[in-house]
Amino acid sequence: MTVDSTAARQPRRSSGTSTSGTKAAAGGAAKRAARAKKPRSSDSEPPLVQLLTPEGERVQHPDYDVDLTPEELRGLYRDMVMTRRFDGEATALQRQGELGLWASLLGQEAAQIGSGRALRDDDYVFPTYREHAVAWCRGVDPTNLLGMFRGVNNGGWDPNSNNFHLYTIVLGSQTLHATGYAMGVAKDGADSAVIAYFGDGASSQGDVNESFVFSAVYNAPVVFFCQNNQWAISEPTEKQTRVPLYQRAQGFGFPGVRVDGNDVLACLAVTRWALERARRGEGPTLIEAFTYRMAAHTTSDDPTRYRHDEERAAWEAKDPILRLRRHLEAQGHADAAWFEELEAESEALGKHVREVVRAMPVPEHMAMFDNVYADGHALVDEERAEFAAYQASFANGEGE
Ligand SMILES: Cc1ncc(C[n+]2csc(CCOP(=O)(O)OP(=O)(O)O)c2C)c(N)n1
Ligand SMILES: [Mg+2]
Repeated sequence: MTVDSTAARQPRRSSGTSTSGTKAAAGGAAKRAARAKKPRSSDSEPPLVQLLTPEGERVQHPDYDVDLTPEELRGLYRDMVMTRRFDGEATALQRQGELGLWASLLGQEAAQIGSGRALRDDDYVFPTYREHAVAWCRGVDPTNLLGMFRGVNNGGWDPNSNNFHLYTIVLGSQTLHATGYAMGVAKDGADSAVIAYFGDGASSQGDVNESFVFSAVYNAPVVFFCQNNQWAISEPTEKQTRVPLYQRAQGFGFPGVRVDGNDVLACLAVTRWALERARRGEGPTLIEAFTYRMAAHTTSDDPTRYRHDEERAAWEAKDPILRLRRHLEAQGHADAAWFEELEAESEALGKHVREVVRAMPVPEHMAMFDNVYADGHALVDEERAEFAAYQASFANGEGE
């Protein structure tokens, strides 16, 4: 585990939009010391696409825009509130021993709802393991996301029912699946698109870089949606890249865009644009949603060991839900009663999730050996027999 201080990580950030990261890193000691005193902030970062400021002010961008009705804006807000409530409930359930593990999306609601709502039903999604709000947009029952985290199934939903693939723990591998799927879509002559979600840490994986090569040269209709939440467990993005991540796309021959990942409108606009490019046969796009993982990596992680409270506090001021609430209120698009009703609806979701999880049937112990290989395997047979003998060694013969 690397425990860099926030200040010590600052110098590389000042390399701006150019690829001069190595130059900056090779600066003199005095320069380094001066820079090290600066707090880590996004001020030195290259510009990103933003349509809604943290204060809730609607701003224009020359290349990207969305024109949404008040009802659509309220819909995006509702999505973010409901998924945050769901996520909070899942974290609580883990703390109560009802789930083995949970990977929270807290802080990343805008990136996921904005991009998720840009999709058409016939598009196909390849998520990582944190895309609970994208699942929500696809219509996957949120309680289905929890079976695997409770250890009662190996996935929890049929990927083809909602065009939302199973969660993928092996970092980056889903970008190859997405690329292959997208190449298939193109061969079928369909005009649907594919989107692959991955993190800043996963961007270092060979699989991700290979999928960039293949999708570029085969012009695959795929959007790579990288949620740069600043951390890969305890590793900061500075340990993944010397250039802003979106700039990597250029080297592979397709466009890259950095979007404010806490701005649901900007995420929607940029993802729509990238999906349309893909549909038109113009190939892949890399979207870097610049956001922040507000919670721990998973419930097994303790972020106080490697990052400072000030960093989290700075991002709290850019909260994706708060900024849309400010906008809705300022525009008179939603009144107090509407917000209260939503609060009650989200509480009801939390209660429902709790009840469903607690009632999930406990699988038969030996079932974990089923469906490993279509035609069986000698090693699995051996393991099954060994486990059966172990279970039988308990007094009641049922492992208890
Ligand atoms: C190939 C592979 N290597 C290592 C791991 C262990 N691992 C799980 S999550 C993680 C960090 C991922 O960070 P990032 O890609 O930024 O996604 P985030 O969790 O921040 O959403 C690591 C190293 C893994 N699951 N797969
Ligand atoms: Mg990350």
